[in-house]
Amino acid sequence: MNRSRSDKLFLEARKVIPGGVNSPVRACKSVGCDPLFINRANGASVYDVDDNRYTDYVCSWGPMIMGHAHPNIITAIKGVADQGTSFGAPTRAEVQLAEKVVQAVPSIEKVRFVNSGTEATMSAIRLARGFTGRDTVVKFDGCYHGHADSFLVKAGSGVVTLGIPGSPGVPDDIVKNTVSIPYNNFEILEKTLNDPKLDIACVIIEPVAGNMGCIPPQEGFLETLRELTTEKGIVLIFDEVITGFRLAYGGAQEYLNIMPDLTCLGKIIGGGLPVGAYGGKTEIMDQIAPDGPVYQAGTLSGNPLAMAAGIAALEILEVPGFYDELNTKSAECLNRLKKCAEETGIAATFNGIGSLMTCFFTDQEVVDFDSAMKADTDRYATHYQNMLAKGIYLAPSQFEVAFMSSAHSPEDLEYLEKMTEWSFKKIVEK
Ligand code: HOZ
Repeated sequence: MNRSRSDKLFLEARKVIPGGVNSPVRACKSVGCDPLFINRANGASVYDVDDNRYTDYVCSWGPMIMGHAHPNIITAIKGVADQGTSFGAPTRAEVQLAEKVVQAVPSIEKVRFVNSGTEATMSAIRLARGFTGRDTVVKFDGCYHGHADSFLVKAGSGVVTLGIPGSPGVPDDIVKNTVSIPYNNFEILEKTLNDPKLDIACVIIEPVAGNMGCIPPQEGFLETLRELTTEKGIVLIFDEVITGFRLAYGGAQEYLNIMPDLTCLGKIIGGGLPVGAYGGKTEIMDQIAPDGPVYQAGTLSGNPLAMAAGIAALEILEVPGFYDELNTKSAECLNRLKKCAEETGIAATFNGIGSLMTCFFTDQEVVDFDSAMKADTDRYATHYQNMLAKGIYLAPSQFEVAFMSSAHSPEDLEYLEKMTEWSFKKIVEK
């Protein structure tokens, strides 16, 4: 496969952009190659600048649940672009998208739009602290909630991919208010939330972890978390930046039937444009300025292009049957890939839920950060390169998820299965 234009662009990029990329995982360091520069995409396909085609299982890290360049979304963006791209003033589209979000997500009564998932989580913990008058934030090892200072403690995604323990530049004075505990560990959860010395404002969790690979919650874990937080007056925040409008129209909270107090959204609600949002109970949301004292603002928040793309995206997703079809197709694909692992004898554990999945290169069960860390990242790198050579674009990290979209065809999935089997055999025989 000729990648000369991508290689040349990467050399140029490195001179003017740190690491040549605007988000670290994209540099592909952990899979031992240089990044592809993407030129265009359509449906389930992405094309690099050398015009190689790949079936895409990154889906822009989640937003493209309906495939790339969906005509309804593109028409909606073009339609509003003619009328101006930012006003810094309220628009009708913000109200329309907010109404849709409130209708869709069971626990959200009011919602505030921001520009990214990081902004959403950062604002949500400020709100929880303002609401409770307490300081401590509890998170889970390997969960990633964007790159705000308070969250860069045992974080997942790029931080773990690059093997960085935390980040220089984050003052100890800030992270001393963050407590990180193991995901899916009932005992430590109970002990922490019952600790009288901790002044806990909120617990933030990915209801299905998606930034240390895909790790679903164990039975009863979120229920226990909900009970304990209610009992202690602690604000429970679901970070549904990945799972929102992904597992079901109402997100993981609908799919798993557990209601948080606040929810953070991003990715899909922007239809591929930069958007984040946080929302929840009126009582809490009314603490945000201008109604309340907790300050949060943004020039481009509720941007008309992003709102239009978000409304168009949600209109596609609200069609009855969308999620049944996508989740059934994904479950079938997951089963077939599991079979490939069994038949080839490779040490691989597939985790999956809805249209999210991860193949961990370990024969152990993967239920938390420590067990995820047992995966053989060198094997993942080999598998990534094998698949890329055959035109399949996977996440360039063992600790991210593969995303399925409604645009993936039965032929795409058959090809994925065939190539996975081929790659596994090649790895085993090595
Ligand atoms: N943190 C993102 C994945 N969980 C990566 C975003 C990107 O590189 O675009």
